[in-house]
Amino acid sequence: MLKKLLITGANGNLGAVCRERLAPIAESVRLSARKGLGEAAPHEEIVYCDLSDKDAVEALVDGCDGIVHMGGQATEAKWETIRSANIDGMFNLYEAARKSSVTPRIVFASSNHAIGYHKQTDRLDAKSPTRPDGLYGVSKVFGEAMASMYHDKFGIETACVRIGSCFPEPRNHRMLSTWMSYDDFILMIERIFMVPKLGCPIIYGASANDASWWDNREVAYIGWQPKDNAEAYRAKVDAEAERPGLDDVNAVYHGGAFCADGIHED
Ligand code: 15L
Repeated sequence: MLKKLLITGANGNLGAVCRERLAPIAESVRLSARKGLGEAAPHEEIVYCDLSDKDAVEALVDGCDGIVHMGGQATEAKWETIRSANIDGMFNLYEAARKSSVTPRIVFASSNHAIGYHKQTDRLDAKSPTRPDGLYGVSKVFGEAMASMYHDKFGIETACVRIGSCFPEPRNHRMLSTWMSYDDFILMIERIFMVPKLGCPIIYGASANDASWWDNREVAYIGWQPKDNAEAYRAKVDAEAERPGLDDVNAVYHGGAFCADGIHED
């Protein structure tokens, strides 16, 4: 069991799922975000923090033996926004981990947008080259590189999870391949903290979807066996979502609509 688990971005979609469901794996939980965390439960501590504030991040991380790093910018945005949250923020997090009184194990919420420009006809594994589909995707590739360097140089272990589409249900045809259920997401995090030696693996964050494009064989040692399958929702998706045309980015690239987004300017 962890002594103190830090969940960054705890007010976000998945951060809130972590807040609700990861309490059993730690004696206490420190939650951070820039705002909106409500009241702390008895096992919780709330620390408001901007990830671009180096000193604040050092104080935030100190003493935590586990970190689920969900914080940062979670979609395409202006470079300035991405840079402060996902570039400076990652550097600050890893420097804080290096200096901390306890070396933490980290789960980094990377994204499928680190490989988003691969074609849906291609199957990927942990060794496939990155192919970001925007500045957000570039920042996730940077985060993975940061994790890798701090592992090689300082032994800090990180699971870089290229999260697909983690929602209660798949919402469109692309998500029949990229969907990860909340149950599978939580099971994965539990295994990441349980496995005796983690290293610094790349994990594709998706359920056991029949239509998957991603192969997690390299991380079988973690012992994560996702239980859900987006196929169970195919009939519902067919009925409710418009099927993209053959040339539509949502039917061509792993990253879907992110590939059609331009550079965000003022
Ligand atoms: C992401 O990285 C986003 O944070 C999330 O909102 C989804 O859009 C997801 O990717 C996806 O590709 O479905």
